Amino acid sequence: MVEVKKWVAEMEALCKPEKVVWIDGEGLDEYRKEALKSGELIELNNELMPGCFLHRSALNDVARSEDKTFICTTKEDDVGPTNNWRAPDEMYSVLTSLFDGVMKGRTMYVIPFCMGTVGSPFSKLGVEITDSIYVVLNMCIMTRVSKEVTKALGAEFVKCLHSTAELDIDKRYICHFPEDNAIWSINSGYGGNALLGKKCLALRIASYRAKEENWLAEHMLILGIENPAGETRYVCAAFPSACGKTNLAMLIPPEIYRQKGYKIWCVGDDIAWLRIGEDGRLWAVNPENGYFGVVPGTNEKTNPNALAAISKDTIFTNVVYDEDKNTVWWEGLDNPPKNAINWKGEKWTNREEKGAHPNSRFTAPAKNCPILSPEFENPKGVPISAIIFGGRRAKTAPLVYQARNFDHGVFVASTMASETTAAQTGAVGVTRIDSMAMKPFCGYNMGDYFAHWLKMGALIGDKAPKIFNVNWFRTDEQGRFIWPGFGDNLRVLEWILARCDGTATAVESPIGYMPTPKDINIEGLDITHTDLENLLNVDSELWKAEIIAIKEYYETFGDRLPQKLWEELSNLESRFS
Ligand code: OXD
Ligand code: MN
Repeated sequence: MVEVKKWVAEMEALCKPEKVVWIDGEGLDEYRKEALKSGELIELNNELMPGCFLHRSALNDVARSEDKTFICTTKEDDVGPTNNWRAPDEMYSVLTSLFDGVMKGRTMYVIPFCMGTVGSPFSKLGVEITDSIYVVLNMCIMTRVSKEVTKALGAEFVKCLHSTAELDIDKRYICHFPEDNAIWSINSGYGGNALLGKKCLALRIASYRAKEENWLAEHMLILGIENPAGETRYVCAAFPSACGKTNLAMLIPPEIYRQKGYKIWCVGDDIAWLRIGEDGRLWAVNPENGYFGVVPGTNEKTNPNALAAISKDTIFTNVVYDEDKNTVWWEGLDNPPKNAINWKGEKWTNREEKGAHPNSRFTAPAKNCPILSPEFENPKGVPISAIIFGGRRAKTAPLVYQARNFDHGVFVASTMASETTAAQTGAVGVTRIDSMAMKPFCGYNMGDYFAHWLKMGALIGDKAPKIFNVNWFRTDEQGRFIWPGFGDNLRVLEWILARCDGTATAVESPIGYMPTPKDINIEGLDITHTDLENLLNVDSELWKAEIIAIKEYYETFGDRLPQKLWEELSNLESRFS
């Protein structure tokens, strides 16, 4: 605690707030009231949505700002071509002048928090300093904040400094100093830029540490699948932002599976920390304590569990406000409200325009999820049978395939591509390679990151999870999705688990092992075997173009790219010739 107090005093001297308030997760009503007074929050209908609030962000502050995110290490080469780099001294000097006096007349909130269960040797402690009540309230949902956490604080903690400042986009910086265990973020209040326990600590700083300590910090959901015999097996899945991780993590089995007795348990929807357990298998924990999910599209059909989770004690950001009911609404729900205010805070009259921002979010406590896994708090986590990677691809990637072995799986994951979404600023729908869905989140050179994955595979040996790739987003000639997705994705998971058990058949293809149409259970689905054939089709012309794009991407890593991955690429090329 001495170290924490010393650091907080230094930051107080720099930011010059009017007062300093320590947060321990209790008495939050006082801060909510202040936020209601300032207009930062709107209290929603307490009967229909108890404990729920609406927040509207600044118009320029609605997504992660990847171009304003920096990794600051002594050597530029250590961050690699997928990150923005600045020398630590140079960046500290820019930031110090921006933070100088930034909290004059404001309150400085100090939030000790824990990523992972308190007391677990795998958890990480942090302290976030912020001048935003919205950040305080979100952090108290997304992370563990309690008296116990404050008591546990010692010399080792991640120093997280945040200010919304003037929300000036030209002076926005989200900076990571992995050599100092520090994160400084200014001029944004958006989740991924401002809730520093999430992307900044649990992925960028944690991935850096994980490389040194032989574990993995990944952009993955964790899901338990209980079969009719009552056995639960766990999988992790990495998809880029806004590609359906929350929906998969909370899926409801199709009717025929429910009748048989299948159940799903949600351990996490966004981040997994994976370690080799005493038994030699890979074990995963979710370091978060809540969900920061995309709202539009969430409904009774796509994700009833998320809908239940956000029915109380939730903060909504940038959705539509229903003036008559004092509730919220978003695209994907029925019955748009008659009298409404859009996410920008204007009367929603032009109904051709979306009312909720496409990246509008909910922040809800994990315990609200009706299918939260009983293992959620287990400090050891859950053993992982399969790791699934996937993206949003209209063509090219088939519904599912299995990597030939772990190293080939690392190759598959390093080359996965996806169409960009509204979760980051910039154009939507542009295909980019997003290795392991970690391109925006890996805190060091991704060439070294691939080598680290290969090393982890070697360390785990034959107890390593099997690796798969999925694509729920393939479209037909009319641009319609062919695969129904959502709950029906369990049909694909069933094949994946059967492959892990060695009980499902597969055929070899140039890209890996694939099911034949008869291997995927489509009973009760409005889909034909011809549709499945299309979904599983591997178009060699598209793949040849893919190989060229992969080559160009790999070249950007120079000699940091492991030779093994060049070999895998050349093997793939020869399988197509
Ligand atoms: C998120 C993201 O908020 O990936 O989880 O952007
Ligand atoms: Mn995410």
